Amino acid sequence: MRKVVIVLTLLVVGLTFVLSSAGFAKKKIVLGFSQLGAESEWRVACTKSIQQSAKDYDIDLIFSDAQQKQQNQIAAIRSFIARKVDVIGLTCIVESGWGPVLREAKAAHIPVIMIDRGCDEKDTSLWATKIGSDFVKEGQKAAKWLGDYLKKKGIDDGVKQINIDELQGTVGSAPAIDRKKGFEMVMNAEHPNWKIVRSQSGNFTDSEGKAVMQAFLKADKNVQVVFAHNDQMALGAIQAIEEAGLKPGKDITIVSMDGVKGAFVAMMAGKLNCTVECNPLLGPQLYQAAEDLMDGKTLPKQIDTIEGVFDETTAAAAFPNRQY
Ligand code: GYE
Repeated sequence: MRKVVIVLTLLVVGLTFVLSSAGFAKKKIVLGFSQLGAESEWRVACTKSIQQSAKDYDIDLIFSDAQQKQQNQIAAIRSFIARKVDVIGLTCIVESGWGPVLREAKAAHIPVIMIDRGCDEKDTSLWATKIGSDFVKEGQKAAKWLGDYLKKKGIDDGVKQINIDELQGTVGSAPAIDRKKGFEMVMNAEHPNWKIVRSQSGNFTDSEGKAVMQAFLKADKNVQVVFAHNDQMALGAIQAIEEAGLKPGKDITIVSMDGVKGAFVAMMAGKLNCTVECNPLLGPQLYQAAEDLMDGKTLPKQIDTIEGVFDETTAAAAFPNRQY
């Protein structure tokens, strides 16, 4: 009888252990993600990547679309905190104004992973890591490509003024600020005859990019270059240029950023000259980082994505392999 009791006790203890450890292994990470909106092909590809790879990583994703409003993002983060999620993912629509809500997340001991766009808070302990591109480098790459191209085509002799129209991204956003900065760094150091004659925000959308370009061309058609902070605005600008009776890609050299499929189609048609790649497929890196954090690992403050530059000469060969 005694033996039976001991065996039974051991069985119960063993079973409890197995069940609880199985339960523990199965506990899903709950991640609240605040996306800023759906303004471009790039953003849509980013959202898809985040939603699809949640399944691959077996993450419980609570997804919130802020529809281009910072206050919606802040409300979403507060709701994630109230729901006691394990990790918060955030793409900051603009750089400023995040201190209070990030401090609330920190007080609740919920780590924040910045995706794509970061913020300008001085206290870097408010987020665990930022995964995404170096936008300053992207701006530099665009200006470098442009310098080589204009020279090769005999458009720039290094003396005559080159007039540039700039289509900026969303005012106050990290990519708009940094892409401008990177481009101007190269321009000021290497091309004293280049001049940004007009510069305005097209808010990263094709419709606003088109409207701004229409206004620019109304003011003056003597422009050699359009520098657009994303492909979407460049695609809008191409329409405006055609409607003004000029040939995009020929009469005006156009360089933009992202590397979405629409840009490749425009390059293959000779209407866009170059796109600097910016990778939106950030889902896998986001969830890897979330798992690492839950495992108690410390992450580097910045995790870069690998990116290239494509132009008319390489677009057709690269097109079949483009994923966004
Ligand atoms: O270039 C643009 C999008 O933050 C890098 O946002 C991203 C930018 C991207 O709307 O197309």
